[in-house]
Amino acid sequence: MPAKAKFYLTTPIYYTNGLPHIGHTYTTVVADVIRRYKRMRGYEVVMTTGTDEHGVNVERAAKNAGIPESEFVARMAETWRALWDELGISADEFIRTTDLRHVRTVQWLFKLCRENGYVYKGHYTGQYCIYDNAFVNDAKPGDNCPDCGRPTETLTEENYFFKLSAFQKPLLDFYKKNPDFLQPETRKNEIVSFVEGGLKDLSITRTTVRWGIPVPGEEPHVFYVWFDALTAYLSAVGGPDYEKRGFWPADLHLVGKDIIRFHTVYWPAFLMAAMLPIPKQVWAHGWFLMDASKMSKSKGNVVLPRPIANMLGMDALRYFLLREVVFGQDGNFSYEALVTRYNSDLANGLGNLASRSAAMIEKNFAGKIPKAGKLQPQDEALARETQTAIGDVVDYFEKMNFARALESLWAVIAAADKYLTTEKPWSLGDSEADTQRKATVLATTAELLRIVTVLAHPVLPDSTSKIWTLLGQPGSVSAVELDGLRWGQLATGASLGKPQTLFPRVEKSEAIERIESMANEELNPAAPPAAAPAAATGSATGAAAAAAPAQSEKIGIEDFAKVEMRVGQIKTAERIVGADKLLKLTVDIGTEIRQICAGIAQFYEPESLIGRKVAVVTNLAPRKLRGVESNGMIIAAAVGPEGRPVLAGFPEDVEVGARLK
Ligand code: ME8
Repeated sequence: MPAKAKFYLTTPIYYTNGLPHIGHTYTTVVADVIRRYKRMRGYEVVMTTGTDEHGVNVERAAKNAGIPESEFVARMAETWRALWDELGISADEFIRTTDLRHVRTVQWLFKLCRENGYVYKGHYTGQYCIYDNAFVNDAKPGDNCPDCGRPTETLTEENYFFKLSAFQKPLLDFYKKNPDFLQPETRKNEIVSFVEGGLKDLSITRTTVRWGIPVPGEEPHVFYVWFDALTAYLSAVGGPDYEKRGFWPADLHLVGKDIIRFHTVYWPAFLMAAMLPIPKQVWAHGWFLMDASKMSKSKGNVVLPRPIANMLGMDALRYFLLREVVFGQDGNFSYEALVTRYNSDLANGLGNLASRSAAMIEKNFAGKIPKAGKLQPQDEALARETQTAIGDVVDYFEKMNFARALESLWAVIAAADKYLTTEKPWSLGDSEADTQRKATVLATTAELLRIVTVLAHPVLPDSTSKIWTLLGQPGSVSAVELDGLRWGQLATGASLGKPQTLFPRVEKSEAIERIESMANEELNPAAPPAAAPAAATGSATGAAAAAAPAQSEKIGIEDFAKVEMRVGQIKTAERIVGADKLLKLTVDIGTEIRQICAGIAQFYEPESLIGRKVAVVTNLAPRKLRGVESNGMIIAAAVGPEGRPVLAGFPEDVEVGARLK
């Protein structure tokens, strides 16, 4: 057998000073989809993800956590790895920048660049953004970082420099010779103009940072984060021995648009300097935004993957991420849109087609896939449409146009629904002609479903495996070769597998509340347990009883002092459309008017609350409830077995803003 062609793709290696959110999940899911797709096209695939563990931010985070850096990053790397496992994303390599194999590769790459004359020692003074781990070109003292908007710091230090300036022409020539290197096309101009504008040499070591890979014999120099981080792609597939494994150069680096320059300017230049092969393609996708801004914990607008996967299944999240936004562009994330798509495309679309087809085969053909009889033009038309979709979908996958690939597939599902509605197999009788016709219609539908299942597998690995079993098809769906997929290969006579629950319909507002409630618990692990409904609905009303720690878990006064509670006065109160339990309040807390959502709508009329004085936790991180920002929490007692919220109040008149002690 000829050796399989190899395909190597990577996600960015993620910073360990934060936790994975939907943005990181997006890149990693896309990588997982491509990995599965390429395997079905016969490639031997390696996909790498990992963690970027050095730098000042980690030093600080570890200090705050009161543990050594090595322990801090080990815990964080485990968190990231465990999340990908839990979400069914199976990277072949998980590279950590603290791995010995990586340390050796970085030192080796530096040695090659130095031997080839592209490294020299110098001094650098500049404005440095410690959040992005980068000097900010052309910034003056006092300037904020243009990327993240936070203050820069002035830094002078002895550095090793990389002669990036020597690579202006080689890079421009490289882009010209390799027009597909940077995708999508729309991003190319910005990079070409950046390089045409002239390249400054780049400092690639630090003496001010302790937590990094040492430059051998040159301590206290440690490597600059990007020289360190980018090299991880090579470390993961053999480092200095990359030729043995045969996966370098990478076929595809998937990145977000925030880090294009590092991947398309610095990285190829480092590799050129070391005379190593350059990756074939960098694909930069857009951002998932929440309310038109980038997610961040301080803004309280991060979306977490786990609660969505728990509520709707990981396949639903994967489908949404790929279907909702054209790969490459920015898109808005909304729970509304997620659940709407889940119900329409998955529950009513694919799930319904699979279960009703199986039920009809069960009822009419004793659970065995029938053989089609004489075909009528409408059967042939559906077959042709499905056959055409095979080519289209593969073509769209190749172009990374996942949204169009899924759109084409779902058009086929819609055609099948229409076909069943017009052919009405359920209204046919038991005569021989009718039985023949039923067999043809159901075999045609089953064949269509088989093909859709195969093509959707990279995106919906779990549910398509279930449908494959349901259809009683041999082997596993992941082993089907896409290049050999044709209409007419259905294994007829096969017995259906057990009925499977695929995508149970959900009630939209309830599903969103449950997702948000789980997300709030994950973001604020110290929040009250979910015993009282007020807290369980994810509302910002803390039921005081539920918040009480267990008898044995006493806290010190210093812990209590961390919670800032003040007297607030409710100014306005209104219901939130689609959220039965929540009220949106504005509350005067003395120093400002806050918007707070409270899970009390079933027990308090909005008008009755105006002017009422309440106890408010004022230093909780803001969060979103049903898409509405909630900045604080109103204290209530949880009364009775169902935990009815009763607002805490003050029998004497108290000043608005007074602190509760
Ligand atoms: O930049 N929408 O790590 P990082 C879409 N360690 N994608 C998003 C996103 C969003 N809102 N937020 C993050 C680093 N991403 C470096 C990389 S690589 C050698 C070193 C994704 O943890 C997107 O892929 O900040 C982005 O490029 C990446 O996460 C940044 O991850």
